[in-house]
Amino acid sequence: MKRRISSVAALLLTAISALYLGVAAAHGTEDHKKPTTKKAISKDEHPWGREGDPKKAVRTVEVDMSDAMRFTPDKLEVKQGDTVKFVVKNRGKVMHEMVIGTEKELKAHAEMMKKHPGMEHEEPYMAHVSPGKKEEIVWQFTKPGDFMFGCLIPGHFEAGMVGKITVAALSAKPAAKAEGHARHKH
Ligand SMILES: [Cu+2]
Repeated sequence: MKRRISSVAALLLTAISALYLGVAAAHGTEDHKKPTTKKAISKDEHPWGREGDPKKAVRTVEVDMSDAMRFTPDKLEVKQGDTVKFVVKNRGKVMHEMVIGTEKELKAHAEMMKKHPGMEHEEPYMAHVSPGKKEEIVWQFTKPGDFMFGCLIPGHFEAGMVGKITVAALSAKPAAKAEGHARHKH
């Protein structure tokens, strides 16, 4: 219980700092009309990866969301280190969202959303999409393992609006070495 509270607090804190970052970025650049598109790429490392640089995306995955409470596709395989651009479309008539995380994190988050349905926050690993619209998530899968994505609109997660992402570990040593060197900062 204590852990959940602290993770909720951490979520709130990141949401608040993201807000400040957004404001700072909006005022530091030329465009005041679209503050959300000018946010700096977050360096926060999560158990399921980190925000990706759109320029480094190795693939684009279109994800459809429907009022049947399903994602299409609902399974995805990626390689560790890959940056994926998700184009998340809402084909339904009600609000849907795609949130990427670990199964544990998403379940805790879904519970929280049930208790506080009006709560809103923005994170680079989520996209809230109005009916008929599309939004993007750019995410880098830095750790291998089984992850999940889900719609956390109250009731949707429980109705099965979830999907699976499998991240395959980098095994080839030479490739890992080359990549490590390329990313090394002097
Ligand atoms: Cu939904």
